[in-house]
Amino acid sequence: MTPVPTDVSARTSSPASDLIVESEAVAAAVLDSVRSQKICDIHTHLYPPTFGTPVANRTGRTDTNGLMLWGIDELVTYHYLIAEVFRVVPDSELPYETFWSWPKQRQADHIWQYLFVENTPLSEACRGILTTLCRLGLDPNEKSLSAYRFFFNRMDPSEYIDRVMEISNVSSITMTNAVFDDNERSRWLSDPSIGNDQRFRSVLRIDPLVRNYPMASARLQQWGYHASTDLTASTMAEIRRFLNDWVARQNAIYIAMSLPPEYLYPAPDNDPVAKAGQHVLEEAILPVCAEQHLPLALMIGSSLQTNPALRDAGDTVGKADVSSVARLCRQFPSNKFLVTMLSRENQHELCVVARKFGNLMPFGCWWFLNNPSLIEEITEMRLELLGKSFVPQHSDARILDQLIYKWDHSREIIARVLIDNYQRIARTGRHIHRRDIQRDVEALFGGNFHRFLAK
Ligand code: RAT
Ligand code: ZN
Repeated sequence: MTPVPTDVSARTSSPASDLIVESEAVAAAVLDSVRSQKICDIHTHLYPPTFGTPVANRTGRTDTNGLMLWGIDELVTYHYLIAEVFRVVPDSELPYETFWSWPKQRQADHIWQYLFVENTPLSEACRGILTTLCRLGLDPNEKSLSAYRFFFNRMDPSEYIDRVMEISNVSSITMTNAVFDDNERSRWLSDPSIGNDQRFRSVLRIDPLVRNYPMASARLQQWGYHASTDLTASTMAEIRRFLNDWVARQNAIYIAMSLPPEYLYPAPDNDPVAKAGQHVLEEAILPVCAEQHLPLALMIGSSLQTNPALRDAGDTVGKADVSSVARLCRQFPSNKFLVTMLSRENQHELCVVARKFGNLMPFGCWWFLNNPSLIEEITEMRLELLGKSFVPQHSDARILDQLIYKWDHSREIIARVLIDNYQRIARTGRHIHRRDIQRDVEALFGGNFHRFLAK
């Protein structure tokens, strides 16, 4: 005998009742699902308060070199906006060194004046500040930053993290923990519990090991690892010991590095530094990743310091070699690769390579690609070529409050792309169920990443 449902939820979750028929209802269901989906942000440069915060606030604790950045002065002096303000007030009028000699508040006042007061804040980075202020309940029309400063000065950093995570609906923030950065490394060494904040997860970032092994080797030796520039078996064992120690210390969920557009695997024989990086990758990094089941994240295509006078704002983009990614995936089938590429021109090829290798997970619209027009184009292309088997976005936020706008803007675009695609398949007569939409959205905003970590 068929049991009689005892409550309403049993009836509403029956397969037929969550069938969506109208095209507008499909759109509403996708929007609802994308907006309510909690996000696992898989790459940021954010930190919990245990890493110190340079922002004056009601806790009264400030740490000039603190790594947790938040609040209006940090938002407005984000390096994307520094590059933009020099388009309006060029270095012939304001020399770079004069700008850098100013305290942060004066830099922020300058940027606010020229990008927000005297000009319409049209760029994505500018609009992001407006979205953030608006979602925090602040008026984005202020002529000076003092009202905003007053608002942020009353915040407790840890409570503010909760508030930002609630507004942006982000449930987990993935850090980038650069072990070759002295400021960050010394914090990990002096406080073993520094990474215990449950809202954050760690990632071991190791660029110099592959990009500049001679420099990395000198550092490792200072730190007590016998990793000389002779790439002997014992050097490789020492590099593996170093990596294992830091994965354990940070409880890292993956290992990451950013690579230049010129990156080739295998490295050219006439480039000894690149060749050393290749050996370290093959004999130390990839074996540690495989043994510990950790993905290796490759962020490829950033050309560092094209204009060094702009400091962090001085990097640019170049096309990279996707066949090198394919060779890595083929040659190291026991490794998992999370890959994002900075050049628009690399996106199609990367999708095609991902169709060939289950150990490759494309992720995010990185840095100069984190603009609405490009997110839309790339997400559409990925859906068409890969179904839902990718990670559409990460925030790359450096300032906590940026989570609000980066995710607001991306959610809206990703939802639009999904709506188009569900409506297209609905027109064939294929049934669209609410639970299918929810399953797909969950996969895109966290599930795919978690399953890739676990595989
Ligand atoms: O997006 C950025 O802010 C860049 O400066 C980089 O940090 C880049 O995301 C990276 O991780 O290297
Ligand atoms: Zn980054």
